[in-house]
Amino acid sequence: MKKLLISALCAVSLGHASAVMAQTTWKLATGYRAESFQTENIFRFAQDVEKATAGQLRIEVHPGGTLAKLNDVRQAVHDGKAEAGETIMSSLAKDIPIAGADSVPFVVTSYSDAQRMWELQRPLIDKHFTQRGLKLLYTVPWPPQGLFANKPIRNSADFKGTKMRTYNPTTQRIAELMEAMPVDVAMVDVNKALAEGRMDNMITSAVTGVENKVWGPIKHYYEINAWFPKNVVFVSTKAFSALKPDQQKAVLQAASSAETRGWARSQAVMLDSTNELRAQGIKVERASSELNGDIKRLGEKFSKEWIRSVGPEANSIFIPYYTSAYSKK
Ligand code: PCA
Repeated sequence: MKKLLISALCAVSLGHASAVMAQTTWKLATGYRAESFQTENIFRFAQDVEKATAGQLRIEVHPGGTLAKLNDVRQAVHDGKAEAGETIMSSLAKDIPIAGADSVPFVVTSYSDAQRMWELQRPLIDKHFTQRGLKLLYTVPWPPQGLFANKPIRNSADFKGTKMRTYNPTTQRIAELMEAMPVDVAMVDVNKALAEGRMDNMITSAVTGVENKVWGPIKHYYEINAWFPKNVVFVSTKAFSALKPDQQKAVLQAASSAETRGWARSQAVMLDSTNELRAQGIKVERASSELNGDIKRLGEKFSKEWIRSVGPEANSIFIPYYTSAYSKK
């Protein structure tokens, strides 16, 4: 009886060991909160992958910068601290300049334009990621970027000397062009920075304002639709290549669904959060024609600088982007 019991126990533990051996776990690091619509989409992606691979590939999501801070996510994947990660694509622009194409102001002003831009940008991002040992999985845009301010902003002169929150190279340059003081604040710290008086205004999405409960210090939200920055989810080529072909296929399929779902969710979230800002007493309005004119001029200046600094790859996106827009009209 004792012998029987021992052999039964061995069988159970052996069975368990072989299941463990066959199972792969990826850590996925993101700097955004678990409740963010972007992170919720990642959780769903992870579930889809686990289901499609019958539990053979598990993706463990580490939100809120717990495994790596937003700006360190890419390095963490490079160093093998995480197999996969999510970051805002334009934060990679120092190393991959074309990654900043979706943050050039006033080029993309609708979701369908954002989609067209992504179709042109994707092959270049794919190429640069591959060269760096990364595999692109999917992107999801943030809702359009508007202007939050603690005081009315009538023209660009009203920015002079104010503390403007920045989150990527574009927002930093815009603050400089506005003669504001750029203050780098991570999204998860916006509420605290406002309470401590470290920032007066920022360009970001309505949902980011809602997530950070900016009402109180912030009184105005101008819907300037400045750009649609995208988050990008990626994995190290090493981790991806180690999967069996059918598992690779399952990951890519789940990534494609996550992209479609995320783009739709972004639009829905845009409407809900603008309503929530209103309900919380923030004045949601259009920019005055004077402010519009001023920021459009700054936007043009920024675009020229950007195209000059990026070179031919910038033209390979912008020329077809504008040509297809005109041919549609
Ligand atoms: N929210 C993020 C990036 C863009 C956005 O809408 C942020 O403010 O950091």
